[in-house]
Amino acid sequence: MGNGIITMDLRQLSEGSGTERVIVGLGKTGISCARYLHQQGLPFKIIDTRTNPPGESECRQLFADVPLHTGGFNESWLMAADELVVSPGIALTEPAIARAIANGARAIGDIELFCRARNESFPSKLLVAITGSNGKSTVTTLVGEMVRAAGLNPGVGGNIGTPALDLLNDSSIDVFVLELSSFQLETTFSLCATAATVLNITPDHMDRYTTIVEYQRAKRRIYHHCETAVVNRDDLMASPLQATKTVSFGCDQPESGQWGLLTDSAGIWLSKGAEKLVSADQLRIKGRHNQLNALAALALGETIGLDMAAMISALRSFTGLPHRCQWLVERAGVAWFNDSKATNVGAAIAAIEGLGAGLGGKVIVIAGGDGKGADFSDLRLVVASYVSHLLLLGRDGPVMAQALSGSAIIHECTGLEEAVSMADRLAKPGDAVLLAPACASLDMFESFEHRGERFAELVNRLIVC
Ligand code: UMA
Ligand code: ADP
Repeated sequence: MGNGIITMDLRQLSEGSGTERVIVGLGKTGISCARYLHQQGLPFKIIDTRTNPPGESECRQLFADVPLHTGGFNESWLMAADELVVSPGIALTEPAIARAIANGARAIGDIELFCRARNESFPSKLLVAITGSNGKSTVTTLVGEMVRAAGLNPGVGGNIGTPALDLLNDSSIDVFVLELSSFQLETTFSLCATAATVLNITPDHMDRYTTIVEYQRAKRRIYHHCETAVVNRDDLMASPLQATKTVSFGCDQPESGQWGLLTDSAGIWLSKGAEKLVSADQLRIKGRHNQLNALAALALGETIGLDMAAMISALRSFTGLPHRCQWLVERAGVAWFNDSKATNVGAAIAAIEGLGAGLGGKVIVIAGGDGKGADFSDLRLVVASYVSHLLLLGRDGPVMAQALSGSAIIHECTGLEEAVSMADRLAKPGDAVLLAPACASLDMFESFEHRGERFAELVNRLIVC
């Protein structure tokens, strides 16, 4: 793997039961770290600022002797720590954490623990690492499906849901396929992926980063010591800084050995060099953004040696994930789509464009929520081109209304229920109604899934009425 020096450094850092180690956060990540460190026989303490963190009862049951502090930071534990295992939901700039780091503590995350274990114990197991502002879960799932179609056992995890450390318990896994967020990458130092990609970079989490460059820097860490970087040649922001072995994907006709779209009289083809592999019409996932996702998955799969026919078969049968431009129903000539996972502006642009471009009528968009400090004016062009009515809700609905004033007819709604019944009244045959919030859901819902499920429920209720 060419990472001998790194592995040695990390072994020094990770060893020593004398190390004062504090897990910060007791959500999914924190509890997976606790289980892992406990298995390794390494001592640790746990802090969570929430009064009743989700992992508390499991923690008290499994590790009765582990010191646990909830309801705030425990400064004396933090200041005495050599190593902090920080959950992705906690920013390293959080003053109590920043003070501990300034005091000499090293801040790592669950992915770092995973990498140390993989580098040391299973360096020959392949690792595909995927990040980007949008498309991560789609590409991660698709690569997992391709691995399976090629007769191998994938371990799919990370930001997509299953904490990476939990995958280590399954010895039957042949290939790790990890979706990584910028938050996870900030605390990762020894990722030596077999194949790594930053799918794209558009602004997100601007409430956690002071500039887009800081966000970009976090994302690009995925390329550190990777064997092959799979690069989006249409997005300079997403390219690696160091010269590594690269293969590229993009919307244009690809050069030999690269991945892209080739157009002829029969339509659009996903291609490698001049070789047409599969027609875009044969994909069940729609829109230009999904063609790019498919190309990225093919490039990652080929990089780790998957069989092309198996990859194409997996691609053809992949129907996409729920809450991502998911078709719900057609009612009175109007199609309804759930894209609750469009939690940032870039994703909403892709969804509106992907849907609007092939539509006879117009798109009625339901949007709004927690904007995470985004600049909504980036939506103006696509809204002006494809959207008749914008139905806005949530904490940043008014901010969005101001930023997009004049680009479509805007209605501010009290909630999702009002937005759905208004969309039903406004839509004409040939139109589509799309939930693409461009915002996180947490101001009104438990999660993006909860928001999408509630939307589907309200839409189904219309049909019953
Ligand atoms: N929190 C506190 N105090 C604490 C610890 C956490 O208030 O002491 C809050 C955080 O601010 C956050 C929430 O609790 O609002 C959850 O944070 P967490 O770090 O405990 O999260 P986990 O339950 O461990 O879930 C994390 C990822 N969550 C985040 O990055 C916020 C999950 O991604 C991921 O699936 C899981 O690890 C397994 O790897 C979710 C996500 O929203 C889906 N990710 C962001 C995104 O996709 O945009 C990055
Ligand atoms: P992530 O895991 O990065 O949030 P998902 O695969 O879950 O990405 O897709 C979330 C949403 O982002 C989709 O519903 C769609 O609106 C948008 N999207 C998906 N792929 C892309 C892409 N390649 N470029 C831009 N937007 C995309």
